[in-house]
Amino acid sequence: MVLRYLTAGESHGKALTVIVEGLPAGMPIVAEDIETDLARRRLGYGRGPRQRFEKDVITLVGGVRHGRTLGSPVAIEIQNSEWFRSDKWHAEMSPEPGATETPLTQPRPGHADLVGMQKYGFTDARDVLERASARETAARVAAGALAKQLLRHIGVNILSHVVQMGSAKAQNTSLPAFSDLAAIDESEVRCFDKNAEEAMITAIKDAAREGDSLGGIVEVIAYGVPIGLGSHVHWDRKIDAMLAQAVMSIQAVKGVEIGDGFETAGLRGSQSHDPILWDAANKKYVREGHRSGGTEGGITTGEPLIVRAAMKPLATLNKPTLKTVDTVTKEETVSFKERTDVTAVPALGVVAETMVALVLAAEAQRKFGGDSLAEFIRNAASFEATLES
Ligand code: EPS
Repeated sequence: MVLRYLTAGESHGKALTVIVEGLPAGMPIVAEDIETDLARRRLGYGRGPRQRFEKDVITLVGGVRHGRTLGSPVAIEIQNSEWFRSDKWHAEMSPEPGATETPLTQPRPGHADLVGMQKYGFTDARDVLERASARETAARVAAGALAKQLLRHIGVNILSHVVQMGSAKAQNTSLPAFSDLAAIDESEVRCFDKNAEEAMITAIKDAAREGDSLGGIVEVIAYGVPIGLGSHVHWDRKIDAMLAQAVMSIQAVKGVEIGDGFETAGLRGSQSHDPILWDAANKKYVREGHRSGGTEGGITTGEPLIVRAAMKPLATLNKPTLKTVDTVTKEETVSFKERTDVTAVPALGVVAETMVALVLAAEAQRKFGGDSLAEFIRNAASFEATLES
């Protein structure tokens, strides 16, 4: 049994839903655990007005009884509070037969709008953008909170921080510890480097003033990852490949890096790898350095797992300037105006943590198995004991 999940729901519909199948029985779960991560996803300077009223209220619809998982699918519903604040979206997003009076026919370059219309035969870009919206990541984060919970029972802790906002880069090169996460979350841009924070905020303010958007880079670090997740034996079992797909699937992500992937491409072999040492006191092998990002040959090494994600500037602009074509008149125009965030890079970190957690949890289950949480923990501990010599 390996964790899998499906999300459903549109950005301005009534709710998002996620079903998580494959969690072991007996795992303590309370709604607040999930709500904490959902609240973290809304953090960050540069989000649009919607974040101030979306409260991400969740309902545990199935799979949990008396605060513990049953081993059955866990179903979570996340209300879109805008739906309940006003009836603005009720007709626009109604599942009843009918048609909108205001089809969107000026697709935004860089969004799924035009290709989605072409692929699915739609004449209204809203039929595409409602699902393509990054609002969907709220459902993923709810699933990821459960994955993180499972991983914590075998000592895995995951954090993220923003290392670049537009052209403003964090300068410190030391890895934040898991205990630094509270301080990172307190930073308005979720940046660990206090000196870079101001430049990042200025970059967001400048883009906002000009009605523009900003991208950036986040780094996810997972500590305490067991040795041996993933495999070298086949392409689709390699943990770095699975992580790349999972993180690349996040809306607006255009690049994924494991460890120092892009930097080492310009170095020599003698400078690019992490020497293996024997830690006699703890009776284990350790690596000197983190260049490999905690994976070798598609298998986790037990060193900190490091994944970076590059997000392009959001394709929706508060002041649309990108040229497009009206799909009805075929005349040149600029894309339609939608309310939007200036940047979602601070939130990207939390979503990327989620995707890393979902991959690691599934792979930990593949390796250790167990129908109950106790069995899963016992199996993980017994494998670890075999490594002590
Ligand atoms: C989004 C556009 C904005 C974001 C939204 C994602 O929504 P709206 O167009 O309704 O203002 O706020 O993100 C969320 C609502 C969220 O919870 O993350 C987009 O087009 O991707």
